Amino acid sequence: MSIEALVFDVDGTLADTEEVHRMAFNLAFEQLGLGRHWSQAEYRALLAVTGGKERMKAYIDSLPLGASEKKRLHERVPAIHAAKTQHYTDIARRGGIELRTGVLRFLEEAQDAGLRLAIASTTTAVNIDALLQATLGPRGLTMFDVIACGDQVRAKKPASDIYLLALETLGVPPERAIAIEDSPNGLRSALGAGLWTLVTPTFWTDGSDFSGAGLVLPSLGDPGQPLAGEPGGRLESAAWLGIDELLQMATVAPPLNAVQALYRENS
Ligand code: XBP
Ligand code: MG
Repeated sequence: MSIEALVFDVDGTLADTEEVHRMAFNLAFEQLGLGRHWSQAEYRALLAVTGGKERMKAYIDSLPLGASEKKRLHERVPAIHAAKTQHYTDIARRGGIELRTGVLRFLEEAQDAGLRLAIASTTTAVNIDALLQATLGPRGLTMFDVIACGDQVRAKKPASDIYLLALETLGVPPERAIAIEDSPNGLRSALGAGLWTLVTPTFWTDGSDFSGAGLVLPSLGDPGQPLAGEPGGRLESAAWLGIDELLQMATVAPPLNAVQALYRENS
């Protein structure tokens, strides 16, 4: 089966954004006088829950508070999240977030190879808009045929809803698409939708269980930032992942029928 589309996660995959998300949450907590602050260690654990609103709700439920205080805080989550999103998009629009190593090269190689590009993310749509425009300029919003994200689906990652929505909107079956992710929740979501998945972890997800991934690399690499130990480790053709090598890895040869297997045995 030939590959027609690449479906990218956003946070942690296109760009290492979670430190900025964490800063934005803390700025919102301070702005609203909540007396809360998420450390990196605390936030790393909280990232087990995808979706900023869902993450805050899980955090509130973990606090040693009475039911009425928890209810009061739950009712404030939409306003807190709106303030957080404003801080995040302000930082993104001011150029505070860069694409990860190799992402721009890889997007351009995929376009040159005639592949369609899509996004499947659990982050809020306006965050993606701000990030893509700040990093890719106006073409950032036109290079992706589909942007499936945030509250478009009932269940966020690790549920497969967002990848199924992206594939349905693309009109591409899972066996003709590849997912690119950074987290175990994202990997589970993509695998559940039937996609071969490349994982490039970040500080926030490194060391997680990525079993089932087609390939795990520290990043996509670039001629200027080659991957240590490559080629010769997981890659054959260069010290960075090229689109041709990825397509080769992900294009699983169709199972041989009995006659082909017989010929192959006797050849
Ligand atoms: C990552 C997420 C998001 C962000 C925060 O999404 O789970 O919730 O952490 O963004 P993905 P919001 O890796 O799927 O792109 O506060 O807008 O949810
Ligand atoms: Mg991610």
